Amino acid sequence: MTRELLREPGRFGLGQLPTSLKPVSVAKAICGFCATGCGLKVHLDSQGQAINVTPDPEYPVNLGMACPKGWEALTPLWSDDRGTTPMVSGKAVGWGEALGVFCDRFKEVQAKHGARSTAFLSTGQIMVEEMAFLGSLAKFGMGMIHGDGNTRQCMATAVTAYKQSFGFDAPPFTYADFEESDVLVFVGSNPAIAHPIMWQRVERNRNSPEIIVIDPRMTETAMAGTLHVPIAPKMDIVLLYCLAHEMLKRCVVDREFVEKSTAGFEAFCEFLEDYEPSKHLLMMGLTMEVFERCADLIAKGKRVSMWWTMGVNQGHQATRTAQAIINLCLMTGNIGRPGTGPNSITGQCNAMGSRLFSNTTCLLGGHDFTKDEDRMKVAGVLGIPEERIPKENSWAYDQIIQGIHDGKIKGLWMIATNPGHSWINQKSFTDAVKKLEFFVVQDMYSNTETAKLAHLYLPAAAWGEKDGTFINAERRFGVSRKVSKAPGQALADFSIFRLIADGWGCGEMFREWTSPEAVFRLMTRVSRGQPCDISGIEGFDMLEVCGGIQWPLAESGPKRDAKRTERRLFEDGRFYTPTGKANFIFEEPKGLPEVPDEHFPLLLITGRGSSAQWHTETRTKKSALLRKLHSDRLLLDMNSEDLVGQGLDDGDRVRVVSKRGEVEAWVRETSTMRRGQVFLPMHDPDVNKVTLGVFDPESRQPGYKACAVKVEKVS
Ligand SMILES: Nc1nc2c(c(=O)[nH]1)N[C@H]1C(S)=C(S)[C@@H](COP(=O)(O)OP(=O)(O)OC[C@H]3O[C@@H](n4cnc5c(=O)[nH]c(N)nc54)[C@H](O)[C@@H]3O)O[C@H]1N2
Ligand SMILES: Nc1nc2c(c(=O)[nH]1)N[C@H]1C(S)=C(S)[C@@H](COP(=O)(O)OP(=O)(O)OC[C@H]3O[C@@H](n4cnc5c(=O)[nH]c(N)nc54)[C@H](O)[C@@H]3O)O[C@H]1N2
Ligand code: SF4
Ligand SMILES: [Mo]
Repeated sequence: MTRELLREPGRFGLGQLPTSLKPVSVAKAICGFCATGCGLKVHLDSQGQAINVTPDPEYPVNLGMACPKGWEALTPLWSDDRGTTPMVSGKAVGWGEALGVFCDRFKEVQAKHGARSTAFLSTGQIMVEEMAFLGSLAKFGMGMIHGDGNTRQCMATAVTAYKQSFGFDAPPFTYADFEESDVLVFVGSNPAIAHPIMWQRVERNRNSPEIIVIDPRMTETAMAGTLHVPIAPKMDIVLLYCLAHEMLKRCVVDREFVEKSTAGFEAFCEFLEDYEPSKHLLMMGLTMEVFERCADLIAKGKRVSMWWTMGVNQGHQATRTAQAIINLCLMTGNIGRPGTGPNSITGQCNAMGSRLFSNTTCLLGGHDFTKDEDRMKVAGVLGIPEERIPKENSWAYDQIIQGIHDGKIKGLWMIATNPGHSWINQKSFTDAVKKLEFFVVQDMYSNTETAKLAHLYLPAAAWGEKDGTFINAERRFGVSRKVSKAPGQALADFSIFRLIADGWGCGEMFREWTSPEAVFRLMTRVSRGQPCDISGIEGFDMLEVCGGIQWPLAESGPKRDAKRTERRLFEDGRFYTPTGKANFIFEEPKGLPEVPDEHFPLLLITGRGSSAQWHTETRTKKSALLRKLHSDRLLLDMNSEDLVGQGLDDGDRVRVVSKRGEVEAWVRETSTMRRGQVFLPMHDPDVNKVTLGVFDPESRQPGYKACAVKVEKVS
């Protein structure tokens, strides 16, 4: 009997299991899909192998709940298309040969074009310790300067916005805030689909809260909320300035907080003079009633929390939009108290780990590559020569791809991300790869769109097949344990990095990096004195006993209180800027980069389609159960007026065409879309053939959410 059969829903009750497959013990894990970071109990057989998963009722995040992906977390591990051996140009080889090829080819490229010609692209989906190892090995060991992660696609805007406004990348909230607010505002965020257990936490709120959902689409979250604000795409920034104008007019400013804890408010007030709401209604696509209702609720709320996700982060003026949310919370004093905060929700299970410990956009532990004292400190803790640490910041993801086009990057190492499907204006990525002299992909599957393009493929163990920590959206470190054996010769990313360090000849530099827990302890030391100080966390066992721990937890001082299950930032009204004050930052709104016209008359929005599908679907499509929870066709959502206007019927097969490419889909007539706008879920490999490569200038995050298309019937 295969494990897959065993786990078919309703097939066997526990009492009927053959003795060999009865669970005899339990291990704890943190779900490896989204940033909610649910605690799971993995039931093990007598060999210590996973049989099944149930949500952990004691974990403070999910309180015994899980979404379909969590329940099905084991199935993707057992699919028969896992990568089981390294491969050179599609031919299976042993690890010895693969490591030889890896080191020889990268060294060859570096010898020919310099170390700057090699780069890596990492992820938000491997463990903190693995990220730290990868970033350190590549930069300190192999001499790379450029390395970024798929978190650029996802969280770069929030990172930049927080850094500029608060002085550090510091999402202030804790999930209890979902339950303690009396007004929750979701901006470009669809947690009912994308973070289902966060949404369950909202549903537990006992204050009968008002729930405002700002989204061009009437999403599942908007339907469950109390006010839907159907903002015109990318006009949130105008709406947020108008709301700030209105707060001023209604005198709901928290003067004491503004005075004591912020800088730049006067200039902001002056700037807001132009944001008389009635002047901007047309541009925002809103009626005065909806605007006023939204303003009323925010003005009257005692504990207002504002939550944002990709509808904000992915845009051509995303950082300023995120800061417009931050400004609104600062001026109304909705920060540092229960149920408040300008709260960015992270996406991937370890996006927060990537933000702080991947050595890409910042030096390990939120340090700065460009600061002498930071490099000296990190070098001291790691026991490496300071010269090994680059003095400059890396190029961003899109700049690395441009660098390939320009012939500056010749060797690329890609770990746990699949941009052959997910990168914006996908062709710009696939064309670039063809120009590389050496391209390595390290993934749990050898058949992803990206792995198929690799010269060298390295088979990785997945979540559940290795130990390590993730940091969830509320800054909580949680431990996830090995509960299943990796297939064939697949190895934990951590072990791959270890082998490469030795093969490259820099193993000595990483002599202390013997296990994930050893690296975790190193990182606690690196973090000392930073806002994300975790020097008070002794090790994995402590994390497990405490139900995860939110940063900061310093070794000593007032924050030392490991038993506190909820930890919120800025309770003392002090921020991480040199003055201790938070900054008001603002800028004139800019129009859409690609406006629909007579040739491409519709605006395409993309995002998450269902709670059962994960990104490029390498994992979720392996589960028969998850596949049953969404349409097997790519559906294009369109409202009935556009349907008539385009001469289409519900269910028609169509081509969605932009200036860059096309994708086939089936039309679904729906009242959730406004006129002139259509929606495609991102999970189909062709959707990014259509998207427009625009980037927020501050964060360099791609603006996946808006481009002009036309729809043609396939006859
Ligand atoms: N099931 C599932 N869950 C996931 C993921 C997954 O792939 N599948 N991915 C995870 C990851 S990495 C991430 S980053 C998160 C993403 O989580 P979300 O950001 O919540 O999901 P999206 O659907 O990408 O975008 C959210 C909403 O933004 C809206 N939007 C588009 N343009 C605009 C705009 O201009 N203004 C406003 N206000 N709204 C706009 C869209 O209509 C959409 O409803 O989900 C995480 N959770
Ligand atoms: N059109 C459109 N495109 C988008 C978005 C959108 O809203 N619209 N959203 C963007 C966002 S927010 C994100 S985060 C990206 C996500 O884009 P990707 O990062 O490309 O998506 P995933 O499918 O999660 O890719 C993860 C890869 O890692 C592999 N993997 C999983 N676990 C492990 C492991 O432990 N080790 C190794 N080595 N490999 C592993 C998986 O098999 C998979 O191939 O997509 C972006 N693309
Ligand atoms: S909500 Fe996110 S973390 Fe929780 S079970 Fe679902 S995918 Fe996993
Ligand atoms: Mo993401």
